[in-house]
Amino acid sequence: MGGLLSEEARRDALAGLAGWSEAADGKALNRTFTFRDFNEAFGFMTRAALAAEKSDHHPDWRNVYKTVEVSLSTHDAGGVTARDVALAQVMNEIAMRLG
Ligand code: HBI
Repeated sequence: MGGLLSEEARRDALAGLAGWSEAADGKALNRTFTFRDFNEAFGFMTRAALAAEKSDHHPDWRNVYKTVEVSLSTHDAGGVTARDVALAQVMNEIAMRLG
């Protein structure tokens, strides 16, 4: 898949990604998901991990009890690419289904 997204392309992508914002340096997409409890948060992570592995594109994330802080960037490219937008969308869909 292609290279780094322009500032404009990132803005357009974020307009369709509920809950996501961009890091101050524009090099990552961030969202904190909040679930009902730890079990649901970990269920989200399990499903997202399988999707990430299938597409060979992996999140940076941190779980604290019922929250999961996610930061998406394409390490090989040094910033945000279409692969991050795609994974953000998949994570939103997984969270929606659990909610
Ligand atoms: N995940 N977020 C992210 N960024 C990468 O660059 C990346 C990855 N998962 C796997 C991966 N790269 C590998 O394909 C390469 O490092 C070989």
